[in-house]
Amino acid sequence: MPSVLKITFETTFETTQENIVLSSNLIYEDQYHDYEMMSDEVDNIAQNAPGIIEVFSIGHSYLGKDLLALKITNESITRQKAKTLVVAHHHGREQITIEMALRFILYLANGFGHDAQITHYVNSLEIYVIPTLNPDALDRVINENDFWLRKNLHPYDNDYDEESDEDPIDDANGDGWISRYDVYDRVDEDSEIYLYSYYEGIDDDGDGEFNEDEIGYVDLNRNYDAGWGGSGSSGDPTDQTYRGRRPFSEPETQAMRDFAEQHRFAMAFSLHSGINATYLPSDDNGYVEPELYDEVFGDFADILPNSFITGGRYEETTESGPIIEANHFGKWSDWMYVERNTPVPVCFEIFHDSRVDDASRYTTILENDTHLIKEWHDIYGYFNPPASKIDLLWMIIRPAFIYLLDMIPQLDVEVVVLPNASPDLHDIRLGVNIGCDAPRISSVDPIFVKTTTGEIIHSWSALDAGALLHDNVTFSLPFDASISPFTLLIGNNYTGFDSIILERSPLTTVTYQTPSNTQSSTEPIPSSGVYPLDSSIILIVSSTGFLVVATIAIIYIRRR
Ligand SMILES: [Ca+2]
Ligand SMILES: [Ca+2]
Ligand SMILES: [Ca+2]
Ligand SMILES: [Ca+2]
Ligand SMILES: [Zn+2]
Repeated sequence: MPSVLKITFETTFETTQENIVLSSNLIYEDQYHDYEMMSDEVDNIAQNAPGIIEVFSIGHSYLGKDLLALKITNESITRQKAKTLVVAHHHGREQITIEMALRFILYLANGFGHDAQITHYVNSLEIYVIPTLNPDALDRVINENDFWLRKNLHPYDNDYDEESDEDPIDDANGDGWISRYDVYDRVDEDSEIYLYSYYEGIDDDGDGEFNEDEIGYVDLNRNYDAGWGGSGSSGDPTDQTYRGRRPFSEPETQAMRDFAEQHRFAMAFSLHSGINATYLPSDDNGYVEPELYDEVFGDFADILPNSFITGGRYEETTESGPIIEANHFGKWSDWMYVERNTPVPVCFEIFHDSRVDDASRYTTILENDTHLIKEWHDIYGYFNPPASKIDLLWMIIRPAFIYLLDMIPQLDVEVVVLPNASPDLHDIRLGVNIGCDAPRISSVDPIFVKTTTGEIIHSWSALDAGALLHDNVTFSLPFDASISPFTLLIGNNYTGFDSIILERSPLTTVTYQTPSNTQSSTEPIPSSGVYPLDSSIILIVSSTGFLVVATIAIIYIRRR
């Protein structure tokens, strides 16, 4: 009998030990990574997966750390592919998001060439992963036990004493945790009213105040330029949701912006923790894509544990409709939807341990006639599971990552060359079948036919998910058709482009009929002339001996 692991996150999962895919290829197993360990891990995975992982930097954190990104794709397939993105760790204390990003990378690297489904995704997609957007905060969280730290490490002088960040919260008693103290006004024996909270600390700078100049400045996930300043963010630099002095004031969000502006993503994840939920953009009228999001939420409900529904934002409805996160207020997902036209930018909240909210986790440290003070130090478990459960969490949420890959619209393109093109091939007539291979998301943009120099020579309107387009269309090719092969690109920046290569036949013999010979015969290619091959197909041979137009049988169409 396999031993059965039981773990309680927001709900109880039972799984067998055998089902757990251990992260055996990580250098640092079963532990949280700091920035250097994460970088080592990324380099190691990339080295062990030659030809599919490129590591690069999208910019720098405030303190100058490289914001590493990985491009995962089969590099030997060079066409422009459809793309997706997973960005982890906008918020310092949400370390588990980095661990999930690393395991996603490892899952793709290990599966490529071994698992047909993963190989397909790596062949057909460019998968971008940014393991941390807030590495400065990561190192303080993990090395200083500052498990409350959410924002970036841009210094700020909270108390105007001309020093910045000089009096942060501290683990004063050295027990490994920085506690929060909740102070209540005692109303009577059985009831009290919450007054305020303060944190464990010492007067680091001896100015008589405690914790008056904390470390942490801007909430990176309120700093994007879409609905920036809206309610849901704060203008107070000491608030946990401080939006910054202006949109994109921070180097971390600037880097994300500059990277995202180079790409189009139909769907992407930004990973967070502190709740189990999947958030999608909304405006004053509700969800910005109500029908699509309804389907997506339904899918998540099928592939994620029930705990992701409670407190999350799907299948939970009130009389006035689904519960939704209020509005645009400078979040990554707002900006990705509004400014980058990403139809499904998911704020994916992957972990919360509800046990830490339990009243029993609070210790009463003072109780008298007027006041009650309770200590709480479970902030770590609020956002992160024990290190020994990281692999288990990955197993639980992995289906959502596979779903992401599956959701990215790609095109199935079939093209045949039809008769009646002009002999010089300037005009070419193609029969085109294009399917939008996607369960939910349309092709977003129109489908274009363009040349390799970027000239658009034809377009069709965007294709719905699963839709099939058939068209016979004559193109006037904007180039010298005597050059062969020549390439047409079909698709858009969301779906990627299929290459259709029109190439003169390399055949040196051909089966044809001449008017005087009703029997088909295989002959050397004849000298110039026009020869009917059958009732609907002609073979034209120019004076230079090139076959210049015919059917698919003569002009090869090669998809790349
Ligand atoms: Ca100060
Ligand atoms: Ca402590
Ligand atoms: Ca001070
Ligand atoms: Ca002080
Ligand atoms: Zn977060």
